[in-house]
This record gives sequence, C-alpha cells and structure tokens, in this order.
Amino acid sequence: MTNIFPKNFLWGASTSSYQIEGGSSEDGKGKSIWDTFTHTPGKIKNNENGDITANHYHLYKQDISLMKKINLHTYRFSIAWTRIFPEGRGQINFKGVDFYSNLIDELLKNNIKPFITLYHWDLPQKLQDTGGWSNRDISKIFADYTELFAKKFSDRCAIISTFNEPSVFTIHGYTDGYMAPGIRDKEMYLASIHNVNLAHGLALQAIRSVSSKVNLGCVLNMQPSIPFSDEKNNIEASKIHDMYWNRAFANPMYLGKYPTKLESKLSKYIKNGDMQNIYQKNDYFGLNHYQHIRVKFDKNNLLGMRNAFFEEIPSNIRKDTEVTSMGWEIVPNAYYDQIMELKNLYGDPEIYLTENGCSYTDTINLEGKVLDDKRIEYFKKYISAVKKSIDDGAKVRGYFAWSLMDNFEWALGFEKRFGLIHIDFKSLKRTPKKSYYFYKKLIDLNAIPSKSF
Ligand code: GCO
Repeated sequence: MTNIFPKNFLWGASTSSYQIEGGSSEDGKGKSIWDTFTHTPGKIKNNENGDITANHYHLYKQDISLMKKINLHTYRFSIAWTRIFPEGRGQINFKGVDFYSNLIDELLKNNIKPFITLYHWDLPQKLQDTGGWSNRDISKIFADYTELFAKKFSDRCAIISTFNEPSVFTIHGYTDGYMAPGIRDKEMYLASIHNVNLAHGLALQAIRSVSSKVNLGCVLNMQPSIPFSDEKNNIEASKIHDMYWNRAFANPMYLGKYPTKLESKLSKYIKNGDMQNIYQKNDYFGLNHYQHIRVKFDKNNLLGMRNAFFEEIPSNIRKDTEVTSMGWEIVPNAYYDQIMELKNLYGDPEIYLTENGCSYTDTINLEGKVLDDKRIEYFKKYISAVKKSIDDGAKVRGYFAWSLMDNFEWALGFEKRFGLIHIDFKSLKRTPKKSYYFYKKLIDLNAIPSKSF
C-alpha cells in the first residue's frame, strides 16, 4: 500500500461562526443564545466571550490569503443564522447576506471550496425565547432558513451540512447546563432530539427544492463509549451514553429509525410521517472525532451518566496515556474504529472527516515562532489512522483540521488553542504555527511528510 492519499482527496480546515467571527452585534446581526450565555456571569471561564474573538468578520480576506498560502483545498465554516435572520425568521438582514456572499466569493477566487455548516450552535435568541429546539415549530423555521440560504448560495456552495454535532448542543444545552442555553430539563432535551432530526430532514427537502446539485448531510460527533470500569452501573452508563451521544441522530438520519429504547422515550413527540421526513438521502456522513469517551454512572446527571475526567482514570492506565491540554486521550486506534463503524453500520457512506485536532498551550517564542511539535505528532498519528481506514475500504473523501485558527472554545474561553494559526486575541495578529507548514507539506505531497520539520 502506498502512503499517498487518493487523487482528489480534500484537505481542509474547520471553524465556526461564533468561535471566530466577532462582530457579534454589527451590521444588523441579531443576538444568539451564545451572545446571551457568554454575557451571563459565571458561565464561561474568565467570563470571556465571542464579541470580537478573532475578528474574522473584518479580517476574512487576510485569513483566506493564509489558507491560500498552504494550498488548502476546502474551508469548512458555519453561517450565523442571526446574520441572515436577526430574529430567526421574518426580516432578512441583507448586510449579513452580503458578508457571506463576499466571503464565499473570496474563497472561490482563491480556488478554495466552501464547506458550509448551517447551524453550529448559535441559535437566534428570539427562537430560544419560544422554547428553542424543544419547540416543534423550530423544525420548519430552520428549514425555511436553509431554503433562503440555498436560494442565495447553492450555486456557489457544493457541500452543505445542516448541523454540527447535534448530540453535543442538545445534551450540553438541555441536560447539564454546560452550554447555551444552559437548561436542565429532561423532557425539553428529549423533545429537542426529535425536533433537530425533523429539522434536518425538512431542511434537506427544502434545499433540494431549490437545487439538486448540492451534496447534503450532517456533521455528527461519534466516539466509542467505553465503560469507566467493569462495574455494572458503569457498563449500563456507557450504553446510555452510546444511545444519546452516538445513535440519537445518526440512526434516524442515516438508518431511518431510532434505537428501540430511545424510540419509546420519544414516542410522545413522534407524529405520523415524521420518520419519513427525517430519513432523506444523505450524500455524505460528516464525522467529528477526537478520542474515545470513558463513561461513568452519575446519579446526579439527568441522563444518569457523564464523561470521566482524565484525572479519574486509574493510574495504571493513566501512566501509559498521552493527553492534550483538553485532557483528551490521544488514541488514534479509536479514530480508525469509529471510521470503520460508519462503513460497516451506516451503509458504507462517503465520509468527510470534518473535525480532528488537538489543543495545547501554544506560545510564541523569542524568534516569533510557535513550535507546536506535539500537534504535528498528533496529526501524523491520526492521519495515519485515516489512511489505514481508506486502505481497509472506508470511503473517506476529505479531512479537516480543527482548527484553521485559535478560537473561542465555548465554556472554556480562549485558553484552549487548536489552531494551525496562532491568534493574539488582543492585537489580533495571526502567526502561522509550525503545524501550519507541516499541513502545507501534507497537502503538497498528498501524503504524511516522512521527515520531521
Ligand atoms: C466540537 C465543536 C468545535 C469545538 C472543537 C474542540 O466538536 O465541539 O464542533 O466547535 O471547538 O471540537 O472542542
């Protein structure tokens, strides 16, 4: 087997609107639940927020020229719903439409394919005020937003995803208060699962009513759920985690059916015709993955389980395990296993690996360089696992580093740096890291560079 990736394999990088744009109330943009959440004291580390963050809203041309310099094939970014519809529906904000039109045109001018995410967690606050994802009306409202987007942009955007990581924004948004909107309500959570699935299916139909040429799918985070220990309650907890974290969206969207146990919990929300509306043809499966998850029973958690912290892992395991600054284990075999599971359980789909990467406390040295060798080692291990999955028959069509640039890491603020490009959040100076040049070599070779940098 050669170490060269298939011809036309897409090398990309990912970001999201709230995490990099800034301009949180500029040019008619409406308030999102993350604008509300980050301005609620105590929710975010150091009470940081995304009002400015990397200021991509004003610096996007500079950022695109940095993409061009490494011959990036594709750039995955998300649309801030509140730039298009400040209140989620009704009045269109044409300055917001113009921003994304200019951004997309600049990408195309630089021969970079836009890979669009229509929802990466920044729900219009006005829609949250009427229940957000727990209110069934939102499914149609979301579909209407996606139809408008398709009318404006489907001639220039060949790949669109409805959502980013639905299990993350529903679990952390509606069960444990960790993310916006910070609600802890089991029934609202269960309703949101079904409404998001329905929104996905209605959106695919709405977009296809405008264009049949767009590649459509969803970006899902999937990670092997492993019991923290072989105690019965932890084994049971890992099964609950797998159901909500891995199957609650992948199964209805890609197999047309909820897991049996979940279907009975959702029965009051499932109306005639819903499952047929949800189960539309997906052109690809978007997979976000970083590590496996060790799951612990937790009677205080609404779902009866939680992710174990790295520090809780028994020392005999911990001593042989490398982690990133997020405390996430570096386990490339789990990545291979997850990709192969998609091939074997979800109909051997075309797969885009839409997020993978690592955080470290990157600093700029006296020569003005960021020597992030650990990130380069991470990419070598994980991208080798990708190549192995392709050699073993998985239809992987592209890989996106998370992230193009350092950004606002949700409840953790700015401390966790994932970027190929270092951002000074005070001066807004961009400094390409050593991994940025590694990534360029990877793209030019279409293979993992053998020699070290
Ligand atoms: C996610 C989100 C990204 C995160 C990244 C690091 O996967 O949680 O898509 O917004 O910033 O994954 O946590």
